[in-house]
Amino acid sequence: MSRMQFQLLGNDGAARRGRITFPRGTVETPAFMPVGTYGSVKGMLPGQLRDLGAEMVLGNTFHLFLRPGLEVIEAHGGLHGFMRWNGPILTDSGGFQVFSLAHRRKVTEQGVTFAAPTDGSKVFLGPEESMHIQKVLGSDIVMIFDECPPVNGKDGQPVHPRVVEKSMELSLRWAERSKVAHAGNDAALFGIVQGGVHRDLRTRSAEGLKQIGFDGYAIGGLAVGESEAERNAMLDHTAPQLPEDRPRYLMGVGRPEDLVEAVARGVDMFDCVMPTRNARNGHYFTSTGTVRIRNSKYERDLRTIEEGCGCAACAGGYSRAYLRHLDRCNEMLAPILGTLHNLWYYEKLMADMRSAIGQGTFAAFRESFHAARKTPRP
Ligand code: PRF
Ligand code: ZN
Repeated sequence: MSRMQFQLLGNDGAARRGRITFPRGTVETPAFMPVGTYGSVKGMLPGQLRDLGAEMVLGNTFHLFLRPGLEVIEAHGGLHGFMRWNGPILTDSGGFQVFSLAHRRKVTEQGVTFAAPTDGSKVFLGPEESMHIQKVLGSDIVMIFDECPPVNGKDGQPVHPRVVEKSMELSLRWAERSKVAHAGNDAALFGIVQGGVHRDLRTRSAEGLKQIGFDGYAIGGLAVGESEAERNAMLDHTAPQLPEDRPRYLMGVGRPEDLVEAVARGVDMFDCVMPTRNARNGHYFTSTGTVRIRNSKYERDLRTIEEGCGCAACAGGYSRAYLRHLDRCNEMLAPILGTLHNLWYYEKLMADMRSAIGQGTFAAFRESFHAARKTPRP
């Protein structure tokens, strides 16, 4: 039995307001988890993450297993002690990362053999290995080991439905083995729905996972090359098939507008590198669109990134002109201030959605959110 509890506090249309409770803390949903791939949300101290509203962070089995390896992390009592974040942590299983990052990959029924991007050495990961690694990391939410095929192949053509079907079936068998290997760990275990852009495959994947039984259900295999319309159609189709009393997590998505649309379709949890990665590239999110700080028009702009924003960068009074200057000089404060702002923006967006759902005004919120983006760029 997992020590995670999910409470559905209310609905507004298909949008859900909930609360996940762990021995390490509480996560209000809909929730956004900053990505801390290598055991660090780049440039952020754990206390800063907490202050900007993050209640849970994501770590990666794949990266941490390759570097620094389990021994070092185990010596710190797990990932929480290693990275000094004492709130809940969700770890991805490595399934997706193996398929997006590793070369010379060979997939068998047993798992995946690949060349480590770090030193080219041969590594094997399967459901049992992934469950063991995530147990040593001490994750609060463990993800099953899955395969995530792209929507389009290397030739740019859609992957054949038969191939997507075989992959989804393999992921289901790996889900079953993940569940068996996870026994004895009191962390939560989430299944991952696959099936590409095919409704029938998504249904079979969801059915198979529900039969095995998980503490929560993720929707995987999206934001891998499909259109926005296809993605929303898959969410419309898949979310209602997932158990109402379990959290639903959309993996690796996405832009602010994607989060709003997914919450509208009943998703509770998100992670994405976009706020952190884009901050390092000088792309700052605002309610009216993106500020690209490298644009020369900001050279003498004395305004903060967004007026009224409560983040440490905006409340601290740092001007766009200053941020642009820091970025041009490769000063490390530029990505730090940018990340503080972008993560604040994402966490505030989630808080605003939670409060709108709580008040039964989510439809109006959604409309005004999209309308603000149609006004002239900042
Ligand atoms: N599976 C896993 N992790 C993921 C995905 C997936 O399908 C995605 C898809 N966008 C992101 N991260 N295990
Ligand atoms: Zn700000």
